[in-house]
Amino acid sequence: MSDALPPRLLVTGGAGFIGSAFVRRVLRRHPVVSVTVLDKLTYAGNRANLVDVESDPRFSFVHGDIADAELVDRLAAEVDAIVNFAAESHVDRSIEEPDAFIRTDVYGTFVLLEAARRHEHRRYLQISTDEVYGHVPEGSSTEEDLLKPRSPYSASKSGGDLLVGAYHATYGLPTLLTRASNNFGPYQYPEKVIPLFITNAIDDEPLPLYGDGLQIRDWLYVDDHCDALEAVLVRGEPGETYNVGGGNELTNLELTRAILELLDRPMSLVRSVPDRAGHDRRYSVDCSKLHALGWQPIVGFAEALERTVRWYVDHGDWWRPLKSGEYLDYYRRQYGDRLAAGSSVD
Ligand code: NAD
Ligand code: TDX
Repeated sequence: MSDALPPRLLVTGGAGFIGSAFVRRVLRRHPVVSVTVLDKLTYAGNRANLVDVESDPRFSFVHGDIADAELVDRLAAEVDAIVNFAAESHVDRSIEEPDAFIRTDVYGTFVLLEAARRHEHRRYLQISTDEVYGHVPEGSSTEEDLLKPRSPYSASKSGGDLLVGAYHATYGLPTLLTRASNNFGPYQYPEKVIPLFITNAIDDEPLPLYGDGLQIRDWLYVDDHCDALEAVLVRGEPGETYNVGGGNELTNLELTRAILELLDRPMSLVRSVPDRAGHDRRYSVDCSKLHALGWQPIVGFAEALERTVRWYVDHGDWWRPLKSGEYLDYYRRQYGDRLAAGSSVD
């Protein structure tokens, strides 16, 4: 087991929400580590997320697709490890249009694994999700549980996970796989529930709560997730999978109330709208394996949510430009009829 991060990292999807937090954090904390980001800059990718590190000589950015085998091979030749965040990541978009999910989350993962194998990398870290376990009515999923994905997003992530396992078993690639719960924090694209509800509430727009709002998610602050990824990269056992959970299980209704309280906005902004198709009621992960590596979340939920709300209040310059063009088309498709059919919540 090594005791430091591999010195040259290829971070794919590093212009997205979690990937950019990881890149900012690694460059700040590890003076000898260099990072190349490969990102396709889909609607969710944003160079502005990396503005803090743009001038760092240890940082470089390549605009491209993880499914482009020639490009990936060239970049993989220059690094010691790949950390793969690149994915189509929004469940609602996967229901509307699954194609890109299969191409990036399954085929793209395959391309990266092939390159890591060819160049005999020291580590390959795949960032995955608790959604691969499917709906968990009670108890918590362990890393040995069967995968039972129920959305095109979680099915495509499961496909990627299975390839990672196969590359370790078949070729001995020193893979690591993490499955995190719902992340939140600064720089999250405002289609996911927390930034969507915060930014809508700031503008006194309705908050579209799916179904009865009693679905449960376990919220993980993005910096705590990034800490976990570092712990796994440094101390994880090759071939192993690690669940990462925040330990903050809340119903969506409870979460919505907390956001509105922080912003001093009324519950009358909430609209109960027709539910997401195949909506998983609950996810929950058992993280004892990761705790044994010495990781625990540090930032308490109330403080993390307050920080996040404050960040969006202070950074309209970041999110207002995103809520235009393609976003508005998506918003109308996703929410137009739903909001019209919605009702108020007491
Ligand atoms: P995100 O949608 O904010 O960012 C994804 C990034 O990947 C974007 O920068 C996008 O441009 C890039 N990308 C997409 N397709 C690409 C391709 N073909 N080639 C290169 N780059 C491409 O996602 P996120 O929320 O930061 O999630 C990052 C990873 O973590 C994903 O793999 C996701 O499945 C996983 N994850 C997310 C959460 C969460 O709550 N957000 C929880 C657990 C796991
Ligand atoms: O408008 C909404 N109304 C609503 O009630 C949206 C966008 C969501 N919701 C509900 C659905 C979920 O129960 O809020 C909950 C969270 O929804 P999302 O933010 O879309 O996240 P989720 O579907 O749980 O998936 C997230 O966590 C796991 C990330 O998007 C995934 O990338 C990650 O793998």
